[in-house]
Amino acid sequence: MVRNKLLTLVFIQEPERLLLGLKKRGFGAGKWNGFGGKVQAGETIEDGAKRELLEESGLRAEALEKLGLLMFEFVGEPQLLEVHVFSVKQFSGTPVETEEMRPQWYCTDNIPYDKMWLDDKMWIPLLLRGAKFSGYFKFEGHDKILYHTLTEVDDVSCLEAQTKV
Ligand code: 6OG
Repeated sequence: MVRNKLLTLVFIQEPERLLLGLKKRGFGAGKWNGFGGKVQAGETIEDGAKRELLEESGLRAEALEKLGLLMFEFVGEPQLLEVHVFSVKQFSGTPVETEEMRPQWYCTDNIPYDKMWLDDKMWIPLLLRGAKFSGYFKFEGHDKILYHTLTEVDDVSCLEAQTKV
């Protein structure tokens, strides 16, 4: 059995705006996204989320709220991406450009969905209203979704990653 690739994705939220980063290299380069990456051996998912946020944006999360669990399948890739999505409303520091990301605040009614992953326009509206969600997206290449599910949930902490649909 192939293990899921465990990833984090953190969105810094203020009442009317959302901090996004332009990914400068690697997977999803050229797209605006939250901050995150691989969970390392020996760290919790929350610790991995905080570490990646600090490394990619210069911001320190004071509190993380788990909002979503997203699974991504890419046709031809045996490994599923298991992405744990967090919201951060209390943080310290000032966003800085790093080797990996260029941060920029966006008004919540002006999110650049056409320059983001295709799935984002489906679940970011849920994140913006504080809803919790679980989803599965099957991609063919990076620009086509063949199939998806997306459900609002009451309690994301007891969600198990979906490994099949
Ligand atoms: P590195 O491989 O650079 O981490 N990620 C996605 N984010 C969105 N919004 N949509 C997707 O749809 C994504 N697939 C992966 C998880 C990759 C980062 O990209 C996120 C990680 O934060 C396919 O370490």
